[in-house]
Amino acid sequence: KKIADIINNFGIKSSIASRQGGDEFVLFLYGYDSEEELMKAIETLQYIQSNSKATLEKGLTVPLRFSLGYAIAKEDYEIEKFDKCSVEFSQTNKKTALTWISYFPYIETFANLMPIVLLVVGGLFIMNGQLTMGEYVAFSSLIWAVQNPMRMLGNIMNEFQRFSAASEKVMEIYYSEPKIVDKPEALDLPRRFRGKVEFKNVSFQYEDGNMPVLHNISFVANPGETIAIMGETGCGKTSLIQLIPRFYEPTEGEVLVDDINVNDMKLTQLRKNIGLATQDVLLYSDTIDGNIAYGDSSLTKEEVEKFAKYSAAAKFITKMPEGYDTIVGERGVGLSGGQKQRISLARALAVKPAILILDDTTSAVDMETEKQIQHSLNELDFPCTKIIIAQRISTTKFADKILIIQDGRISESGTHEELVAKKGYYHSLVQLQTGEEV
Ligand code: DGT
Ligand code: MG
Repeated sequence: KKIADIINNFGIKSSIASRQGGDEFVLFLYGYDSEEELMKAIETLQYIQSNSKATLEKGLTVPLRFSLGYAIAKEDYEIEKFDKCSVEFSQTNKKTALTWISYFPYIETFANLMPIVLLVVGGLFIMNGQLTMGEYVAFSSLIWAVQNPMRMLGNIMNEFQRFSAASEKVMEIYYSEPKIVDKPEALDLPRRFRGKVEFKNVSFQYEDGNMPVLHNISFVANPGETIAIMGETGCGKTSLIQLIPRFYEPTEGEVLVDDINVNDMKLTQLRKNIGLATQDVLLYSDTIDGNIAYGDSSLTKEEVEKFAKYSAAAKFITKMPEGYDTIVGERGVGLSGGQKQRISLARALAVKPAILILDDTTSAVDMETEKQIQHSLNELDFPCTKIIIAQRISTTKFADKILIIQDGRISESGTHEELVAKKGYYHSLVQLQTGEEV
């Protein structure tokens, strides 16, 4: 509120300040007619940012900190999109109404004619003595009794059609069977795995895809080793690691964990041994504590804090208004990308997995924090094989083995030194990122 006031005092048009984590805010600017006006407003905001202080509830003054989000020239696109949906909706409704109108008059006219026909014909029969008054009254009241249910039936048929269209969708989801399930003869392995991961000539294609995304992948990660996977975007890194917890099954070849084909294991036992921090971080609408200890109510507060420290998240969490009890919203709204990644890393570690898989988990954190994370990953107090997808040489440099994936194939593999000596893709990456001739 205070910050919004300060900003409005500077005549910034229609800005809303929304709370974001500790004392950071995001501002959305809108209602600017030209880019120049907007740029002027941004300049003013930058001035405010460097020269103003906000008073917090406790009476402290802190420099204003906020980030800006603005979109220029996207309004037309959004309006067009909205228009298209609205037009489609109204057209469908019109069509329904027209169909209804073209039948409704006939049905109603026919229905309303019936009592007149009844009266005329019945009257004639009574006059001719073919029908007594009593019989006529009984007959006509029976007709009335039948008429209403008949009408209702029409409405019900209408509702039924709508219901069956909707229920078909619900049923489809309700009765869908997961394709990947335990085999009846799946092995029972209720122990902690050693953490060996092996790919044997693995090829893979998505069911709805038209091309294989992985070709003939073979490598071994021995217990305790760190394997780094690098490669251009879309080369198949995420697809590759998803085969380990058996989210998908290879189309050819085998994925082995502790020398056993993952297809022969019980899914719960396999996945219990794997800690996975996905590329697209999903936080639950829960406290930070609940997000880290997700699904494990036996995890103590101290342990949660320990894992937060490992993932270099402890510092920013304790700075938040309610510390570990801060609720983070739907998909982690209110946290920055790097903060979300660190919570997701803490969650993956909290399983104390035998196999830790990190999919680009430190891409949004700064170099210094990344260094801390790397240090603590080397000091974990449980044995763990690490498979790390990363873009930065600083992350992959100390791995026992680096795999370079190009178009779904392993094009280079070896240690940092070996790959640099090879003068291939990795070598050029090193040059690009360090700016040095190596
Ligand atoms: P990244 O995360 O941008 O660095 O890229 P990668 O290396 O993780 O790429 P990945 O494994 O997500 O995608 C490899 C290829 O597979 C790419 O051409 C997109 C395609 N692909 C990914 N997910 C799916 C999916 O669910 N269905 C289909 N049909 N194709 C997918
Ligand atoms: Mg990926």
